[in-house]
Amino acid sequence: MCCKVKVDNLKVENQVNPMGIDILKPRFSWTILSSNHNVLQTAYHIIVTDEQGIKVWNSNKVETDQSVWIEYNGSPLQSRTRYSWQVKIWDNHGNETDWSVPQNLEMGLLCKEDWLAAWIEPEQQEAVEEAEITVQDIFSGALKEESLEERTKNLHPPKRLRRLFTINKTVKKARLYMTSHGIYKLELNGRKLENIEFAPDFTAYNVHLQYQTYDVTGYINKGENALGVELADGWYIGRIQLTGHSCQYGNKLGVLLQLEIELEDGTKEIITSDEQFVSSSGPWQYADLFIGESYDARLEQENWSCAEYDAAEWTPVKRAEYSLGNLSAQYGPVVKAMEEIAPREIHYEEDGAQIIDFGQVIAGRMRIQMTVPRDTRIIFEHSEVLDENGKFFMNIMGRNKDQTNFYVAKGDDRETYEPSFVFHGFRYVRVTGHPTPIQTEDITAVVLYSDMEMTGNFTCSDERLNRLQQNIQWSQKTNMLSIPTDCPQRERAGWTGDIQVFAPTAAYNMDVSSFLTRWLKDVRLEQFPDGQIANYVPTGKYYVSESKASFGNLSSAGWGDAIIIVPWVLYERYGDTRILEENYTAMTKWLNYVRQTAESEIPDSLKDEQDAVRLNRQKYLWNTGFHFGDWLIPSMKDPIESALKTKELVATCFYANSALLLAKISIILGKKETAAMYEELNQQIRKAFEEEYIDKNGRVSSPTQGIYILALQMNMVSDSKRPLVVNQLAQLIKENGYKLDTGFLSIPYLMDVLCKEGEHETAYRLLFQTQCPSWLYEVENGATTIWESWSAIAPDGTVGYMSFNHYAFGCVGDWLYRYIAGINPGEPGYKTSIIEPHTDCGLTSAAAEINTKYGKLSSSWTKTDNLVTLIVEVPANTTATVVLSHKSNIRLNGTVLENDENERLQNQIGSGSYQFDFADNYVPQS
Ligand code: RAM
Repeated sequence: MCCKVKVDNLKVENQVNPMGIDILKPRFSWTILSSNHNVLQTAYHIIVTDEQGIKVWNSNKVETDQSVWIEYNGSPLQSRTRYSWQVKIWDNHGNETDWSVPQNLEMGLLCKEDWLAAWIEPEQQEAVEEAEITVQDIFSGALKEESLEERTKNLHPPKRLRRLFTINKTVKKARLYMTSHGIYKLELNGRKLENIEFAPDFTAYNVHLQYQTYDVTGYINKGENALGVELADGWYIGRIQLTGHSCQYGNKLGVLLQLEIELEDGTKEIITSDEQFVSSSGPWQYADLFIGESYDARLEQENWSCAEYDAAEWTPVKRAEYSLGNLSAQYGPVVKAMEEIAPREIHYEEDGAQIIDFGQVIAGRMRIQMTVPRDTRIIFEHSEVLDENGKFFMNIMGRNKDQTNFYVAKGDDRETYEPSFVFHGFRYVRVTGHPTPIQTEDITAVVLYSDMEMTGNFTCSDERLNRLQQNIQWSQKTNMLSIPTDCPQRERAGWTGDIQVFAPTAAYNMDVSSFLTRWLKDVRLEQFPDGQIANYVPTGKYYVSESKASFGNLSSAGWGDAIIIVPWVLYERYGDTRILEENYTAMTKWLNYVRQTAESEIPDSLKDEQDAVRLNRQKYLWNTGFHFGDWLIPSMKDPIESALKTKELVATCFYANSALLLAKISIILGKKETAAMYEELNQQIRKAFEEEYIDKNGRVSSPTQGIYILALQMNMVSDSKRPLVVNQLAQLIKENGYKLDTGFLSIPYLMDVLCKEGEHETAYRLLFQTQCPSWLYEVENGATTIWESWSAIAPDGTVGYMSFNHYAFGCVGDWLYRYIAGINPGEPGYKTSIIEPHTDCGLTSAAAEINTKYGKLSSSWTKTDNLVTLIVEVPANTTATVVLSHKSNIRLNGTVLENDENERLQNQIGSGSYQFDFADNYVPQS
């Protein structure tokens, strides 16, 4: 027995007490709390018991320091069974913990045969599809503008369904398994179920539709009961993605549910979605995720989900035949209402509309309380910015992007309106038709995102950088609503390139492990037979035709590579090896596709090439087809220009990078020969790149900042030419007035490359730059999120038709944590970490902390003149190496430490808190 050490934060598959999972070998993790320093686990013992108390797994004492992702290894886990588990550990100080408090793990319905329910569909008008359009149609202005009225007259209303059932005995346990075509909300006997929004999450529904499991034990009455479901179009039927096209998965709303009730006497009742359900349209005329909703409060059906409600007018539902082969249990976080924000200011425009400013760009909706005459029609429009004259400005172009809600009041005292089945990307709401001034306490913004733990923060002595960090976090939260999106207003699409770029930052700020694991499943499922990985996932039915018409290609370098890079980031930051195993086949298929393309195609410009050597190396260059390239280079006004000018070199850099990553991954998975083959491939690509594209002065053939950065980062440059290439890059940045000119794909490496190549002064200048384009330019221009384009508000004040909430350029967050505060992953999941802060960056303090899978890891420094105090906190069962360069008088908890001959100190520490004091000798060059 001991009290000094205990296990904490027990999770299965990264969730506390997961409910209804279908992972047959779930993995267990915990953190260790101890008042000692240098604590390492030496053994664990896990016991899992079923509902009868029978041990289904007794791991016995396993001597290991592994405390995360421990795979279940007992007898097969059974459908709908709730298991209880406990763990105890031993540490290297001779301590043995008590058994932990028991935790749960509950399985869902593990096979198709468990589903007794059938799909049902309410009586409804089938959704009407729009014409196919291309991206060019949207941005060229060629799109025929139909009025909102014209477009919405065809939208069908959300539906309500209800069913009565009687239970005459005491309920012991009740579970509801449920999913839908469209998104649903659930009520039992007039009570809403949990805080869950937009279920089922957006997945590749045709092949992957998640069901959710609810514990409804406390919701069921003895006697008559009513189960109520509300259903709206959501992603399944609604107008989604860039082209705003509907019916991507189907055109009819439907429900599949199974309510299993275990009674005290051991018997069981099962209620399923069947023909005993009846349906009705509720108070909505329509509700579309992107367009908005139209809601008539006069049509509210009070108590519609209570047994006593008179549903005589409701119509029968029909059974529908759909395969259950696409069903799987919910994995990872659901969307919830996560935060609320009060308005900062409310003002009137000349036409009488009221503008509510919430002071923060978000994804979500507003909730308003009002006392207005019956029949009052109020319009709520949403936008992220005001124009240069301070007027409400619809910043989003395209079809079906209205973000507008209509409400007709019922005339009650303080009636409340909060839309149900829509969300918007906004900071401002323009309210038209509200007869009296809206009071700040009567209106609230509700922020919606997938329920993930905030795991990290970075702060420093410069408030502008703190705001930048907050902007990054806001762009992350609001672009992680069900899937990782590019923006929460115009497209809301799971662009693979955007999350590839942002994943390292994302993994500092939040626990994105399960969220991205779920999304990667769709990336794999939607991989094309030839190995191509889609540019956005889920793709939807029009992906192929729209991509071919818009770009001519189904995939792009730097976007498709997400299938390798994102799992790699998850492995590095969370120590999850299964993520590599699960995605390995898809990774190799993608790289084979790239390889075959590179080997079989040459650019048109080389069709008459005579030089055999040159022709021969073309097979290592991925230099054909369309790619987004270093997307959105600020100096190129047309995004397609940045694509066309850089695509060839960018694609080859990513080809090399992915080959190398795949070599590393192959080694981790024990595939040594494959690893050697990819390593060899990487070398050949790099050699061919240098010969083809870099001249003797280190100049590349598409001389943009981004190409130099990628060439350096991905080692496309031999050591002898490296200084020349660095020089070219530094020169370009200098000529550009120390402003960046990098697109999506190169910006993640900009600061690292400069710092690694001795150009850290240049990096700091870019960081503190306030002219456009720069991070602080956005901050100084009032940004509350990261913009799609640096000049979304141009220096002359012009406001662009841009997204003001794209996280990609926020990827500098990763560098702030790693380089400024100095928290770097060492062994996967921070089993070891490297703490290397850069106290010479011009700040007087910086601090970062992250909640790793092992617990809290933090680094925080303050500097007075050149004297620095650094506090490092290392979680139990891990170690850290503190690296300090060009420092003197180094003391650790008061004891003097010596630098090595290179003026570098590398000090290994175990868990616990430590104080380092030193003098920072670095003298910045002027
Ligand atoms: C834009 C998206 C996204 C980007 C693609 C290429 O439309 O917003 O950010 O990945 O284009």
